[in-house]
Amino acid sequence: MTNLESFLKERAPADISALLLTIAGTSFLVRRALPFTTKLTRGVNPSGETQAEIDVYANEIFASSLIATGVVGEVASEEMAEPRKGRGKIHVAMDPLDGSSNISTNNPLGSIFGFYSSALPASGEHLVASAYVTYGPLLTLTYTTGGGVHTFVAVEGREGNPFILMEENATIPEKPEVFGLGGQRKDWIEPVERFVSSLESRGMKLRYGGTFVGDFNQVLHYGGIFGYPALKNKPRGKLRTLYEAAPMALIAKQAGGYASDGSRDVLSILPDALAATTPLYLGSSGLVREVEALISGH
Ligand code: FDP
Repeated sequence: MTNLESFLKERAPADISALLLTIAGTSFLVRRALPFTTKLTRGVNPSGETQAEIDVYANEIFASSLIATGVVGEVASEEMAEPRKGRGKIHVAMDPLDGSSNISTNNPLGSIFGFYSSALPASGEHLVASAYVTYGPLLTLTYTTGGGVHTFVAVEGREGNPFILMEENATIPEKPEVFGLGGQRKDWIEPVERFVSSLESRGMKLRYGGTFVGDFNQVLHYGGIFGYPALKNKPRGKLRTLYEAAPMALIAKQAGGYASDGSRDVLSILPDALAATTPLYLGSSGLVREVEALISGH
C-alpha cells in the first residue's frame, strides 16, 4: 500500500508536500472534533454568514498548523477578515469547512485549499497546487500539484502514515451522468434554466447535496457538471473565487475538465477582494463549454 508521504516524496516539491501532510494530519483532528462542535456561534464571517463552532475550530487549527510548517507566507481564509502572516513563500487560501449548512444534518462536509505563488488576492494562474478534504463516510484528501489528481483515504487506527493511495490520476469520465446547481430555479439566469432543462431531457441525474466539495466529488467520478450560477438578483453567484472556485477549478482542469464563470476560465479571474464571489460552472469540459456558450452568446 502506498502512503501519502512516500507518494509525495517522488512527485511533489518539499514545501507543498509539507503542507499536504499537515492538512492530512489536521483533517483527522477536525473529523474527531465534529461530534462535539455542531453548535452555532454568535460570530459571522467576512461574507456575513453565521459561523458554527466547527468553522471557527477548523479555521484555527488549519491556520496555525499551516503557519507552523514555516513554508507559508500568509493564510487567507473564508473565516477571517485578514490573512494570518508567516515567514515562508507559499500563500494559502482556504475554506476550512465547506458546506456549513450540512453540519446539523450530518451530511458531507469538506475543506478546500489553494496554494498560490503570489500575494493574495491573486488569480488562479498563480496556483501551484490545490487540495480538498472530504468528511463523508470516508476521510479523503484529493490534491494536484499539476501532475494529475490523486486521492488518499485515511485508514483509522493505522499507525504512522494513515493516508493511503485510493485513486491515482483521476479523470472526469467522458460520458456525463450527474448535474447539480445551487440557488433556486426561479432565480437562475435564463440561459442556465434552458441548459438545465436540456440536461434533464438528456436523462442526466440531479445530484445536489449542498456541499461544494461533495457535489464536485460526484462530478469527478460520474462525469457531469456542478454549478453555483449567476442569479438574477446575485449576478456574481455565491462561491468565493479565491477560497473555493479557483482551487477546485485547478483540480477539475487536471482531471481533464474545465471551469468557467460563464464567459471565461475561472483560473484567469483576479478577484477584487479576498472574499469576492464568482458564478461557477465546472466539470466535464463539453458541458461547461456548452453552458458558457449559452451564457456568453457564442
Ligand atoms: P455553505 O453555505 O453551506 O457553507 O461554501 C458555500 C456553500 O455551502 C457550498 O459548499 C455549497 O455548494 C453552497 O454554499 C450551498 O449553497 P445553498 O445552500 O444555497 O444550496
